[in-house]
Amino acid sequence: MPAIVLVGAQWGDEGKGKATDVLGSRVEAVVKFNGGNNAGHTVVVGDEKYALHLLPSGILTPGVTPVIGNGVVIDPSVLFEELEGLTARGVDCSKLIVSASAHLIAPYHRTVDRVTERFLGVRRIGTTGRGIGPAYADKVNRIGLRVQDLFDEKILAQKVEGALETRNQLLVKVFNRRAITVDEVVEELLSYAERLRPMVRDTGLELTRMLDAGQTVLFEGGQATMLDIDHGTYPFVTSSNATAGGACTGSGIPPNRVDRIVGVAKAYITRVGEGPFPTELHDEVGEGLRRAGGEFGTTTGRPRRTGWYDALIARYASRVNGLTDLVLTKLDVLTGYERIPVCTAYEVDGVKHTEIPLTQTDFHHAKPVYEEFEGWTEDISGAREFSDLPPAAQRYVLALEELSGVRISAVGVGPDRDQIIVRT
Ligand code: 2SA
Ligand code: GDP
Ligand code: MG
Repeated sequence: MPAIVLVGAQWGDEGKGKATDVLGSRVEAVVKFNGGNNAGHTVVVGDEKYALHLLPSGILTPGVTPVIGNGVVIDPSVLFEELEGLTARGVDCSKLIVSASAHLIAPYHRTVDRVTERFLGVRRIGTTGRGIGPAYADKVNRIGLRVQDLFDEKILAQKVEGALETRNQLLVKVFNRRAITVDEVVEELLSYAERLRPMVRDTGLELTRMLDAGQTVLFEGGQATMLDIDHGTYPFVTSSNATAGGACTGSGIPPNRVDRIVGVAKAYITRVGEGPFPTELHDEVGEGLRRAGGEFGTTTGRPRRTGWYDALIARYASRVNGLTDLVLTKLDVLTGYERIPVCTAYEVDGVKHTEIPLTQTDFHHAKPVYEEFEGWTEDISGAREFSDLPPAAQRYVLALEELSGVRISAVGVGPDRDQIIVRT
């Protein structure tokens, strides 16, 4: 099974980090192909809990080569902070390789991200404030900085100067901030150059060689389908392609090398940040899900919005990504509910929809139509076989499989590495 792509099938935080970690023992490399340190992946190994942001979750598995692909935006200060933190905890990070073509998040990207959000007020996106959007905007505007620019001081200074021309106008004239100087940015970025140099590679070439040699490579998506810049709830999205296609453009391997595409979805659904969310629960039931699921941002600590499983989103994610498998996580969080509603259709201005509506306006007005399933009260955290689950929990999983249109090949019953049921 040489190339496996793993993506979020909802609005993020589905447990991709844990799923990657579980698959880690069977792969030679784990590639991050989109996003940056906006991501937050929590992996629990026994008594140890790791929160990964910029580094691929596979870094926790000894022997795996972690790869940061060209589609990622790298804040070098965060990269080294994360590497130092993991190294101090005994994690071997020496195999990490980084694409020469990945873009850099400069200090002014972070500033612009934060002041723009403040300026937008009620119209804000609810970003993580890590500079992700402004860095990708510069990439598309062709005024971005790339990892390879760190090794040519003259080019770096020229590029920073070009980027600051427009950024400073915005900061000074619109946001009433001080102008950022070329020298301060160049000096900070150059301070990382020599430490980064030994990791920098043509990662597309290295990955192709690994695949040619029959090795197994896992492409780990950050954020999720509904946060994808093209296929998500635009403009309430992140600024990269979090869907399976992004694994190719963001790493340099072609689509025909991909063998399996695994989606990860919670047995309910959450969202952090602004934007439409048809099954959102605004009452104490939603609060209960947040408490039971520990639904707080891994990066920012923000409370996540919670709601019931949305089968339209699952079907959409299955179609857009071409999912071959679904990993259903956090089934244990639903223990104790008498009835569990699942959204099987939307109603928009009196019209029934069984697919995601054509326009964002309709999506904003979508009211969920629910089908209810019987709950269970037994503790399922120790279940390791599908048959260990109470019959009602089995029926719930099988119903989601049917409604989502994709095989559920694993079920998460707790945060720990081994709290998973793999269905053969
Ligand atoms: P950005 O910062 O430009 O990518 O924000 C744009 C939108 O994307 C959402 N987003 C996320 N949603 C869920 N999880 C994310 N990672 C962290 C986590 C988030 C956190 O694992 O919990 O700690 O708050 C993530 N990253 C970006 C974001 O909320 C905006 O809606
Ligand atoms: P990611 O961004 O998709 O990697 O997900 P996060 O790490 O941000 O959030 C998922 C959270 O759920 C983490 O705290 C995980 O430890 C936890 N988790 C993952 N799978 C399960 C599961 O099956 N059950 C429970 N209770 N927690 C889980
Ligand atoms: Mg997360």
